[in-house]
Amino acid sequence: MDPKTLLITGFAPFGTESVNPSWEAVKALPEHIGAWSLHKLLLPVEYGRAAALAAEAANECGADAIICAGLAAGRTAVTPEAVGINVRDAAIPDNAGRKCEGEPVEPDGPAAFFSTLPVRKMTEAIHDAGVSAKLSYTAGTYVCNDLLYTLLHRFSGTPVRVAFVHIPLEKDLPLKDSIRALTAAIEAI
Ligand code: PCA
Repeated sequence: MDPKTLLITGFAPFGTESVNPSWEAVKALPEHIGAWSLHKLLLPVEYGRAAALAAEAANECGADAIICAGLAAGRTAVTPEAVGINVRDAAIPDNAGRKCEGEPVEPDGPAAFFSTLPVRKMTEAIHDAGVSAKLSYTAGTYVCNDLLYTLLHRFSGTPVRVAFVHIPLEKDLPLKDSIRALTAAIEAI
């Protein structure tokens, strides 16, 4: 069977953190997992631009699926995200200095999209791999949600499937567990 192509992304550091474990974990993944051939991409923490770069990369590599990873400081479990919503609202600016207070991601877009990869199955697979996992119904309203919503909107009605996985800070979950979680999630799709 021909390998299928997965675009997998992580984010640059932002806010007060000097390292973003989402990219550290993505970077450490092998080139192939199960039936999937991985294309890795580091994204800037910028509204709009992160999603534009991810969509461009997905088209260039002919991705069948996209999994984006991001940091959720304060969470202690790995949390696949079930929903992306049409809101940008955060107390901190993005890395380009842009601060959003209750703006839409897409002015004419629907309120929300459900993830198009099997997030419940991914969550169970992470748990079965021995890593704390919980299905989440909020990806927040910062750049991670912006990325998830925009990709779901952009690839709506196409065969390209999209999901987002939030991972904890390294002080709350060792990096090797985040790597194992992403591997299990990929094996489950
Ligand atoms: N986490 C942020 C943006 C980048 C990241 O890794 C978020 O949850 O929106």
